[in-house]
Amino acid sequence: MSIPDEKIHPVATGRAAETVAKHQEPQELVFYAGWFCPYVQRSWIALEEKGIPYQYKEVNPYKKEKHFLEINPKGLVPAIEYKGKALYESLVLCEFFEDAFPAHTLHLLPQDPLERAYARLWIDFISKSVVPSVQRLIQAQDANKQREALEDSVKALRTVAAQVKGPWFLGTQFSLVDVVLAPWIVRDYIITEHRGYTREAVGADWKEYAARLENRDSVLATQSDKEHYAEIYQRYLRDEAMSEVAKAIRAGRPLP
Ligand SMILES: N[C@@H](CCC(=O)N[C@@H](CS)C(=O)NCC(=O)O)C(=O)O
Repeated sequence: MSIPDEKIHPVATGRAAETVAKHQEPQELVFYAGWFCPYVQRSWIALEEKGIPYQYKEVNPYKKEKHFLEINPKGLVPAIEYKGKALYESLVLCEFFEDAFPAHTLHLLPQDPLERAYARLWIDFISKSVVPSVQRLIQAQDANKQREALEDSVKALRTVAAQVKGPWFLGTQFSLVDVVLAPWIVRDYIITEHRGYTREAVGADWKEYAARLENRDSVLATQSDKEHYAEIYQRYLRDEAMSEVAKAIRAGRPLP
């Protein structure tokens, strides 16, 4: 029997639980998060990388509670409240952290406008090509559709791989391009176990880059135990999930 979307495991586990415990004190910035969500993990990695003080609040976005809908009318995590204002959308939040906390330990976007635009170009590619094709692969039931989605995913990832300068996407600077990719890399064991994907199929350099990225401290610190992700992905793998993302993929619409 499938687990309804509202009944997901309630809290983070493993390393992510330790990070949550360190961020319970009230702060100017409140981070509304779902431990399981790859979009949340992007913004969470950015917060950790930049050392921004934040208060972590766990939300089950499938419940669409009134208070949360006042923060994000779309009812999706991640969202934040900062100085009494609400914001949402993982990529917007990542850029906001960079703009609002420029002097914090590290820049996640280059200072040069051309290089900044180049980073955004690849973030856009990841959003429009990598994430949708991987999501289609997870939800595809029919063997032909799975083959097609696997080809699209590997092709999109090879396009990204060809641009990785090493050790990070932009070279020596760890950037938002690495941040936005990381959650899909740490979850790629799902498509390896169920859909025939391998990092080697993308390339030997990709395999090394992926291993480097999944072992970065901010990525590990925002990571829950694998068995709990697997529980959530079961519904996606049977194409029974009722999330906005799952519905958009089924209807052939762009992701929310
Ligand atoms: N475009 C959004 C997507 C966020 C998103 O889809 N979050 C999921 C969890 S991974 C969610 O809140 N789902 C609730 C729902 O679908 O009802 C972003 O980048 O922040």
